[in-house]
Amino acid sequence: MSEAAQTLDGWYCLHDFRLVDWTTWKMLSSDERQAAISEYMNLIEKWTVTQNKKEGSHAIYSIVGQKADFMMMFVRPTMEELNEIEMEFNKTKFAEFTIPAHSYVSVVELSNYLPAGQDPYESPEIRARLYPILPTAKHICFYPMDKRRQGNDNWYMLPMEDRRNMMRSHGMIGRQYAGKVKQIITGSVGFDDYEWGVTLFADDVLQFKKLVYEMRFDEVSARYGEFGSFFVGNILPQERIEAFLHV
Ligand code: 76R
Repeated sequence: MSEAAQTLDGWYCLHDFRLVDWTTWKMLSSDERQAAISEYMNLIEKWTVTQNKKEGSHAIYSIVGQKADFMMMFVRPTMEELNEIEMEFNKTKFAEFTIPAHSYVSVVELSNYLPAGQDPYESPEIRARLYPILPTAKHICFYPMDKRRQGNDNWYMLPMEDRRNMMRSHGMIGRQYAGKVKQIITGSVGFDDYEWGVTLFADDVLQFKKLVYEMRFDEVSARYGEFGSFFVGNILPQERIEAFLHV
């Protein structure tokens, strides 16, 4: 029997993608729109207070292409909090003018393919990765992925040592992008349709393409990677939300 990788699990994570129903949004009076925007901004302020207390984090990005208009990413200590956030947003006026486009539920994950030392949950570096304050990079890229389980290419049948060697090679490629791309791997086995969510942050959007392309040639992605839909977007800082929603 194959040995399962042990995981370190951090904050729970929700990626919430929405379209805006611009047609009905435009039908509101500007006073009604302004009230809806203020209510939404108050909610964002509440999330910022949580983030300042280091009890979670959030990121808001506009999405390029027709899959969604914007995304909100949340990390929180419990699944219940993610649920509360989603319900609270859904009950706002602004949410009436959004259409759910996609969502992803997962938990921040580190695996033991690379040695972590003793009681990793006590290590400050590891804690910073398990309970991350999300970067404010200019761009985000999100996609879900699986490791293949097909014929001779079954990741889950491989001995631990083979998987560890391949993950080492994967990590080496990743490390060349240190300072250019920050990745957050979230595990979603049992939570959502794929096994992992990959969330990348960068100030230079082209680095996503370069990194993902380079990894395609690496065995762990070339032979075992299976991918879902890709989303790419630009940061929407609090002070630009109003302009984003201006019609
Ligand atoms: O956590 C670590 O930094 C240690 C090394 C490492 C692990 C264990 C690592 C490094 N990753 C790990 C695990 Mn990764 N990663 C992806 C993708 O598009 C593709 O082909 C794959 C999507 C990218 C772009 C990426 C980037 N990684 C994982 C896992 C879990 C696998 C498992 O448990 O079986 C997945 C699904 C995954 C996918 N990875 C890095 C990066 C980058 C940039 C690094 C270097 C991080 C750094 O050292 O700064």
